[in-house]
Amino acid sequence: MEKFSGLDFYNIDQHLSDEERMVQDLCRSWVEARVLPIIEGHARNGTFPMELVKEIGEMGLLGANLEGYGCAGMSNIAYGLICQELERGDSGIRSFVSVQGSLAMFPIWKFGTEDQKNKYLPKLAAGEFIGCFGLTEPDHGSNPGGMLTRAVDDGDSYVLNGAKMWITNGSLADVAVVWAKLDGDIRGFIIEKGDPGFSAPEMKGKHSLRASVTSELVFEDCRIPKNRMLPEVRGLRGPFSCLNNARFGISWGALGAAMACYHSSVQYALSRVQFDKPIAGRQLVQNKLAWMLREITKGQLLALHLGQAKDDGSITPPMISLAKMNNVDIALQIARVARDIHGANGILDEYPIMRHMANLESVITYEGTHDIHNLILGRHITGMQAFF
Ligand code: TGC
Ligand code: FAD
Repeated sequence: MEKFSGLDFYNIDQHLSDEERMVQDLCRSWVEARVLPIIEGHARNGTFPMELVKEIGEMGLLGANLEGYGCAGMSNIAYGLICQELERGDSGIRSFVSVQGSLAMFPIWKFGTEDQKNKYLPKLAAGEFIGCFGLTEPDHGSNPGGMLTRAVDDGDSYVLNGAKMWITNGSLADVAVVWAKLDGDIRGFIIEKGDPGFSAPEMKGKHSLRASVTSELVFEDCRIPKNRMLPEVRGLRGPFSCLNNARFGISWGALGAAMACYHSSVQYALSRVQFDKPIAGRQLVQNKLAWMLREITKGQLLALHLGQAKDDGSITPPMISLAKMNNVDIALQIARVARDIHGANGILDEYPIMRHMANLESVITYEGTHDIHNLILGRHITGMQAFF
């Protein structure tokens, strides 16, 4: 297949800074050289490519939009572009970077003590430590406010009991940012690998995000020192502030998966001959390709404007919901249409289509399901919440 050289029908590049263009090019070539040759094998075997972690750290992609403590301090648009390029490789690689930067590093950076920041952030930024984020529980997914995990004050320690589920990077993580109720208030705690009473068994049997590790986090009288609580936040505002960042990254990332499916579809349609003519010359096929380009371009404009709003501070959570919901939804639809254009070949792992399609089935559910984002928008429009 012809090498991917970017998709920029509306010349969005002209709005990027030199640094943003540079990081996009860097990630694009890195994905081409380091991710694409190995990712199908990892997806087939259900393994995460650990060998890439240090390189990702060295490129400054972990906590890229955070300042200080070894982080690269890039713009939010640069962070979005990183997510887009990585997810063109695989949603699992983007997930790794989202979770590490937006969900493990961000809460420590925003709500942690100086000691906590100095201890964890430089190592997380360098890829020497892996982080995860434990919010979801077996019986509390869309409604994390109902969580059952509890922390109890016990002398110079907190003791945690409960379980988290569906945690990206869980079994790999050196550091887990975990949300639990202390005296009825949701608080953030930093759990380290090896803490007594803590285990992180990997979840198996996934048909989606196979090149990403997903785990349970189990706390059985897990005792941690008191200086591991994040002091500066209480309530759901804590985890939701982290989700704002991760959802922002996903709204860019999903476009990368969509671009991979579009690129493969154009190449395939040009080379596949039926009834003595490339299928690319048929109106019905062109209609599908034109629709893909249209939706990707609209998604890019949404993502770019959202990035500008995040950089100038005017972004709001409902704006993020609209972009996450729209861009993941169109990416999933594009993957399905791409599968159709590839005919039977579309189901083979010689093409990236089914891998992206299966991955996007997780992406449309995690970080708030499609309908939860609909309801967030509904509440914004009407002032009436329809969750319960
Ligand atoms: P609600 O009453 O709306 O809010 C409770 C408190 O939180 C504040 N808040 C926010 N703060 C910052 N950013 C936001 N986006 C916020 N949204 C709400 C709010 O102001 C309030 O603060 P306060 O001080 O007044 O108490 O809470 P609710 O319980 O009614 O929530 C409603 C709902 C459904 C929107 C929320 O629960 C929700 O978003 N559910 C979806 C759960 C979710 O997204 N889970 C994601 C888990 S992590 C994950 O999936 C990682 S996958 C990573 C990967 O591999 O890439
Ligand atoms: P449910 O909440 O049970 O939803 C099931 C269905 O009911 C959905 O269609 C939903 O839209 C609908 N629904 C729910 N409530 C309402 C309502 N009020 N009105 C109308 N419809 C409703 N979580 C973490 O904390 N950390 C992670 O790192 C993480 N990584 C993940 C990785 C993967 C691969 C996956 C699949 C999930 C991950 N998650 C993680 C969990 C993810 O955030 C949850 O799966 C998600 O929030 C949805 O929760 P649920 O699966 O329990 O679905």
